[in-house]
Amino acid sequence: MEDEYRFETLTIHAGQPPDPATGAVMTPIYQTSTYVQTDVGVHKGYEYSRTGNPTRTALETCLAALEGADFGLAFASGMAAIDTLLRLVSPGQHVLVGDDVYGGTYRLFDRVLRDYGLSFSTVDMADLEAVSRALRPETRLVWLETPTNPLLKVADIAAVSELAHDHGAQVAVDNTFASPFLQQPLALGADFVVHSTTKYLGGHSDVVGGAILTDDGDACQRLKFLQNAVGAVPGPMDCWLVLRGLKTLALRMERHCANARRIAAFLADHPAVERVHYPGLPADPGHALAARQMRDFGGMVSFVAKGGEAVARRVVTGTRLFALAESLGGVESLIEHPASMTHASVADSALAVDPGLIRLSVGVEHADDLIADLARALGRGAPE
Ligand code: P1T
Repeated sequence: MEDEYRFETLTIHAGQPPDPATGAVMTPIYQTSTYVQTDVGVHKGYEYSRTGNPTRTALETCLAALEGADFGLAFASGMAAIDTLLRLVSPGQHVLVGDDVYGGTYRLFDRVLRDYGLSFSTVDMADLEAVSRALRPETRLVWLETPTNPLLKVADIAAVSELAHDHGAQVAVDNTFASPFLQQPLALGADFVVHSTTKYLGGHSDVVGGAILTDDGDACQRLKFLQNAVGAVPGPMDCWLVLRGLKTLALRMERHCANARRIAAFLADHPAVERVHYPGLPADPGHALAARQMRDFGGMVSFVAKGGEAVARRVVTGTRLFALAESLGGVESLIEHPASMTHASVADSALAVDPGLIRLSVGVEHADDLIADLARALGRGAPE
């Protein structure tokens, strides 16, 4: 199906033909833990729902199609997907990590997996010479986000993949911030794509989930074994919620991007704002690369208001439409303070973020209403 249809069509149809048993147009929620066997080992392809479930199969097939991947695996959360992928790395091996990633990802690397003998170091993935120097003979995996959480830095997926492959390492791209609508890392040379489906893919802040997509058949076999052996799988209802969200992914992303572009421009012109991070702004250091690598610039914007942390705290509590909350990618707009929320767990590490930073997940409401909300909060935040 991947070869036949365009992205928007795949979001609605890939892996989701009308149910052959009943004709139901929507994929059924197979709310079952187990499946009957007509003789020992004789069944219709499913034995037990940790191993496989038809609603999960539909989601895995659809996500693989959207990333242009041969294989897709769904997990109970983005962190579960990341943890499972990292089990491909053996004790003694090294993982090179971008110097700006989700705080929970770095916490897993630094405070859980290090204890199992993996080593991690960080590098600015936008600096290819630094990446080249940081690769070691024992580097097994390069881990990057682009755009990054929370600074929206952009990395050249094709160039980093080439460097990593020259050193015998594979590349995993966490594509949560962009979504496959904006960029498809496997086509650019990455080996694995990871998602928190909690975010743009689900799109409605009503489910937690994760996924790994790859063309590497050997790795997929191992990951599928791990998915079943470790067991961090999503339930059928959660798979169905992500499938339903996916159907409007393209429409939502178009509006997220259009709204974010207007908000970034508004903030860049605002006298109370010190700096704005958004790859869609022509002055942003990642702009040229993002324009080449992505279809549009995404729905995430971060900025620092004049006055630092005290003002940031007033602004994030001063909006009415933007809800003060962790997470992102839902239809509703969210605002947060990374230093004390999503990135609090890395406060004492190399990834610590500026306490003045404010992060926006721009929703699909009317841009004028969102701008008025921010204008009011920035007025309230201004030091007397
Ligand atoms: O929350 P979970 O579904 O387990 O996904 C973790 C995760 C992975 N990768 C990225 C880029 C993420 O942003 C996240 C989760 N992030 C938030 C909850 C947040 O507010 O940034």
